[in-house]
Amino acid sequence: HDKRIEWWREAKFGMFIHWGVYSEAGGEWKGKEVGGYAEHLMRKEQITKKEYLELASKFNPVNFDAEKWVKIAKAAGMRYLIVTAKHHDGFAMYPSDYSDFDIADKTSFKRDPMADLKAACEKYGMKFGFYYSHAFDWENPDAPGNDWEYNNPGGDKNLFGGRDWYDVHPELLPKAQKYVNKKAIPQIQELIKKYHPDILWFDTPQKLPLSENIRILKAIREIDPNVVINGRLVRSNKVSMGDYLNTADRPAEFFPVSGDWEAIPTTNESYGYSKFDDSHKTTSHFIQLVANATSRGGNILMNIGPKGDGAFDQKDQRILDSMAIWTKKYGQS
Ligand code: JFZ
Repeated sequence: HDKRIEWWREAKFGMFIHWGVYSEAGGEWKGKEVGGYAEHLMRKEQITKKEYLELASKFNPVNFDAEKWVKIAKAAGMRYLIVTAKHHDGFAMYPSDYSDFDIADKTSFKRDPMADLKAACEKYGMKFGFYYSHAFDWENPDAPGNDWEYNNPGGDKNLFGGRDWYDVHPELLPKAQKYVNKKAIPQIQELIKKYHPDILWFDTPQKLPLSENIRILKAIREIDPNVVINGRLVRSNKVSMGDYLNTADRPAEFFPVSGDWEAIPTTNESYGYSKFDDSHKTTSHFIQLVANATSRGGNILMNIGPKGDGAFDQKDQRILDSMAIWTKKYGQS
């Protein structure tokens, strides 16, 4: 474990990227603003798979340039990059053999952006990894989360117990297991085999029972003993089985924290791109976070939300540009 996480401890500062079909909508649906997390568009607007596919067909990131992304991250002092291979919408941002709800089959973009990013990270000496939503999958008829199109557990309506639904409705467990067997585990193993990521980043473990999360952990370790796993794959009653346990979402939760930890502040109030969200923090805010975290043994994984066309949001870009000026003078290289 210590060996595995060594690079991560030294990295200190990384770039978190939420980018998917939802980025194309940018927090707007049918002419109206959708507040909060823009990457939750599908759930917030209870969008059916069919309608979501219409949005996917418009996703064509002609301005996507992996080397540009990685160079910007590097100049800002970042040493690892984590990008959404699949968020809660269930859409694979790479060509997947286990689902056709993916970039290759459902968009007109003919390239594999994850392959480009992996290659660029290798070229510039940046560690690379994926966010994969293992529990929530709003497209899959068997997975937890979607209770507007399917009668699935783990959704907002709470018909089947939102959080910890499996304790209340164990009869629904076989459905979730089917999703884990047929989609989550195959896709996670596919990502490992295809891209050899340095780190895998999971989220919302409370949407699956402990036993399923442990099964996923074992499936990862069976084929890759070295990939770093964050603390949100398996977590119950504050017991976590990842390589580092603590993740803080908001600055107020950052300190004091002991052990290996990471905070994931986003530049504004959304992780995915929102054209309405102008609440971007200042560069000095992030410089202070990095300095504070570094002095207390933690990492900052700063999130940005690129636009649907593949370019960075100007407001993120401005922060990153000034981070680069500071890094050149005082920071790590
Ligand atoms: C989750 C996702 O739902 C969200 O879209 C984004 O990917 C973010 C990084 O992770 O949101 C969370 C998860 C956990 C907490 C808050 C937001 N938490 O523990 O406070």
